[in-house]
Amino acid sequence: MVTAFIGLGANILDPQAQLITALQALQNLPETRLITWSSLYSSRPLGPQDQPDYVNAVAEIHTGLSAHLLLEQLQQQEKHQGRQKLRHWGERCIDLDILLYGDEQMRTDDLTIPHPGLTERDFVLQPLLEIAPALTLPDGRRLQQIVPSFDGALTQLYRPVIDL
Ligand code: A4P
Ligand code: MG
Repeated sequence: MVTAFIGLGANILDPQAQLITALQALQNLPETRLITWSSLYSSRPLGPQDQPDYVNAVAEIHTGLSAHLLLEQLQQQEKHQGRQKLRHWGERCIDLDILLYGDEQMRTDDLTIPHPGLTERDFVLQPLLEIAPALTLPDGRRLQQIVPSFDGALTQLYRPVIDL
């Protein structure tokens, strides 16, 4: 089993409910267990400003899936929740990104791990720090030492109840 961290984001069609649905779905992926999850955070949009604020969270899973199979499962779940491709960095009802997959570092056509936004975005770093404050990145940097370049005025909302 590999420890992986998933970033969740949504800003349309009841974003809080979308994130809770997706967290529940992580627990139901094949060969996968949901270990823990952060609070939901409200955040100003990165990218086009003419879109609603986002709700973001991070989850820790243990999985027997390869990184590519995990990506495939996450994309299926996005589709299942009605995700449509609108515009780059634009509004979405669910976005599921692989932030970290063990200590793996990879760059292929469809998968970059660690996720390039991880160290740049406070809406990823803060929830990650909430659930894994002692985390060290594959390049040896400690999460606590990283200062994000994008500060989306985060507000911590609440930690949802998920049935395991
Ligand atoms: N892909 C590559 N690496 C990964 C990975 N580690 N995890 C590829 C997941 N996917 C990965 O994704 C496009 C492609 O990225 C996938 O087909 C996959 O093969 P997408 O989600 O369809 O992308 P997109 O919207 O066109 O672009 P991008 O760059 O993925 O968007 P982001 O970076 O996810 O940003 N503001 C706030 N406050 N909170 C947010 O959550 N999110 C976005 C979207 C913009 N602004 C935001 C937020
Ligand atoms: Mg994505």
